[in-house]
Amino acid sequence: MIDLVQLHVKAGDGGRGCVAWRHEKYYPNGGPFGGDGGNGGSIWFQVDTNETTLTKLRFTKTVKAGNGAPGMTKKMHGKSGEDVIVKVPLGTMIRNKANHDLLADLTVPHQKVLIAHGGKGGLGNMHFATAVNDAPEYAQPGEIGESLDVVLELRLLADAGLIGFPSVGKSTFLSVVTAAKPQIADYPFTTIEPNIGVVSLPDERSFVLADMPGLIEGAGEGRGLGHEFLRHIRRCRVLIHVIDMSGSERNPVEDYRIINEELAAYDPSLSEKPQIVVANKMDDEYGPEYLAEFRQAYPDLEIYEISALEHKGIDEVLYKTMEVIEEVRAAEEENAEPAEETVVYRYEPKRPDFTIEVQGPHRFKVVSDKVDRLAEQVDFDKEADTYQFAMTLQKMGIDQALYDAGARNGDQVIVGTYIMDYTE
Ligand SMILES: Nc1nc2c(ncn2[C@@H]2O[C@H](COP(=O)(O)OP(=O)(O)OP(=O)(O)O)[C@@H](O)[C@H]2O)c(=O)[nH]1
Ligand SMILES: [Mg+2]
Repeated sequence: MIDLVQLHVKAGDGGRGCVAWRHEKYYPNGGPFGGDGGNGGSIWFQVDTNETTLTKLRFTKTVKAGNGAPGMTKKMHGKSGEDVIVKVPLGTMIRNKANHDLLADLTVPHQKVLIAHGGKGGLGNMHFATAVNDAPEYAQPGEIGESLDVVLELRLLADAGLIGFPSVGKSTFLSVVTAAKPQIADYPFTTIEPNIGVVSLPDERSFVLADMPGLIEGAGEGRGLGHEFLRHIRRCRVLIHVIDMSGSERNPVEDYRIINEELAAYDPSLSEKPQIVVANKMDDEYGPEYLAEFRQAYPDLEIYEISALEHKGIDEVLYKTMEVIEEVRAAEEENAEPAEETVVYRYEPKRPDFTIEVQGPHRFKVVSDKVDRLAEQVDFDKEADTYQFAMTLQKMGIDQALYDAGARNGDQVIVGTYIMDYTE
């Protein structure tokens, strides 16, 4: 089951600003005329309720947004790079792989979050004319778009989850009460990923229902398909515990006990979730007998008798489920901190974006993707460009770091594919 996916996201770089001059008949050097570079495209993630798994993203290694185009003469802006919107299922959590920070928890239909900002376009030389310098030779390079590795984790978001041993009729129940068409068969583990459907009551209330793969003894320690989806049911508000009363394959009294033990073993909070106990397959001739035994074993339990196959007793279960969901929802609202639904999380790099490598007594290397990319954009034949680049390195604290690492006047500093002289 694909519920964990890793992606590299790279927002577009800003286009570089343009250095150009106005050429007019009587003004051979008629002033700076270079436009700004376009902004790089950003990367967004958005909930698409038609998606229920992350399977589609399984082979996507990298998501890239468009780069901004360079600025042009006549003060024309470069075109902005296109944004990319990655569609994900409801219940997707996005983490920064580097530090496991939660960047977004997508719990609202159509919710959209910005995960990597595109770089801003560089300003053209038209911005740099000053009283003392009316012929600025430089324009800004574009900003580098943010990039990071993210881990997507899907936690199914259903109001109610159908749980129980394999083949007790969970998928049958889902197929009867929603439009979902899960696979149904008389062998165990027919369901290997949760199916999801919407239950609409005649009074227009509705809730989201998911069936789960069957649980078996030891699921809490990872037996069967247990671990894979026990994580999902953590987010269900209510559990519908389905028990096979035909007794043909198993003993209902034992089943009920074992499943509850497995829930508790995996996560004690699962035991605290409200459970609606459903005795299924009551159409079977042994049904009443096993049910009597079951009632005796658990005298205080409220039990709903149904036959999913014959569509009997279903409505009572649905109304009860709805009622409990509403209670849980109300309690959640009471406890919830006022949540902003459209929170935009922003990735903030926390570590410095470079390191200094000492390669010899008078030789140092600046190791930095960001600087390498900046250097690619610099035209070192132009003094103004070079100056601008040097200023950027200084602003990033690289000069100081080189000094701290022992660099002195005249030492060699490797930056990208260039070798520069260090000046204090
Ligand atoms: N007699 C009878 N059989 C039923 C009833 N509900 C389901 N079944 C049968 O039980 C078998 C298993 O049904 P499923 O709905 O696939 O069971 P499940 O709990 O989803 O099983 P897994 O996905 O393997 O965990 C199928 O052959 C169904 O036709 C019922 O109310 N009465
Ligand atoms: Mg099933």
